[in-house]
Amino acid sequence: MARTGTNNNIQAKLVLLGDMGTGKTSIVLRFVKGQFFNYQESTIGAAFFSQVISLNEATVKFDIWDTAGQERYHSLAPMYYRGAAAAIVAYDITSMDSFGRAKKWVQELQRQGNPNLVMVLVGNKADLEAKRKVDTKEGESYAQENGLYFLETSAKTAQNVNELFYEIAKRLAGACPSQTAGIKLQNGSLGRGRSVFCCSV
Ligand SMILES: Nc1nc2c(ncn2[C@@H]2O[C@H](COP(=O)(O)OP(=O)(O)OP(=O)(O)O)[C@@H](O)[C@H]2O)c(=O)[nH]1
Ligand SMILES: [Mg+2]
Repeated sequence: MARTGTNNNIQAKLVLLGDMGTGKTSIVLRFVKGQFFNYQESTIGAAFFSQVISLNEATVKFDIWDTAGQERYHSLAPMYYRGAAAAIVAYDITSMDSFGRAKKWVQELQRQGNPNLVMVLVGNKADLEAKRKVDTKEGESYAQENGLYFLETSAKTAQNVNELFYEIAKRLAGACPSQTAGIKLQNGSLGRGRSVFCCSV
């Protein structure tokens, strides 16, 4: 499959899942727009964003689906994670319930998702150390047992938010052109070049 060394352009579908209020939208807004709102509105259905990251070896364009965490939207989730190359499963470090919910999402993705999915477990609101209910070690060891990458972030202070997306981009660039769903490899500039699909979407 065509792969042009240092000039690869990759387009990748990324989905965020997790309980309501864990900060999924806030993480995306921090990454895409550099913004944070103390009173972020709860997402209805899902929201779409896109952002490009340039690495030495590749340019990665993320098509980001920020899903709604409210239980009534649960049945919509497969529409957003189907065909995704990467998933961020978020919990709130101040809520053990949200950690439990994150584990459920991981299980659902493992059962129904793509075996090559790049999955990251994210403990958000790391700035609220005084209210912490989920130890870093708990998140870390669950991630390790399940082969996930793990990070604690704060959308509020921006801690580890860019790192999160860079790490995913690096993993996707390394994985392509193996059989990874949700990744599109393009020749030339993003959006203009002839599309070369390195994998099924
Ligand atoms: N202190 C702190 N608050 C945060 C952080 N991230 C998000 N919040 C707050 O938590 C609340 C919920 O954030 P959202 O980004 O809307 O959460 P969500 O996961 O998108 O929620 P749903 O759309 O309902 O699924 C908002 O009031 C945010 O301001 C963070 O890192 N630290
Ligand atoms: Mg939201």
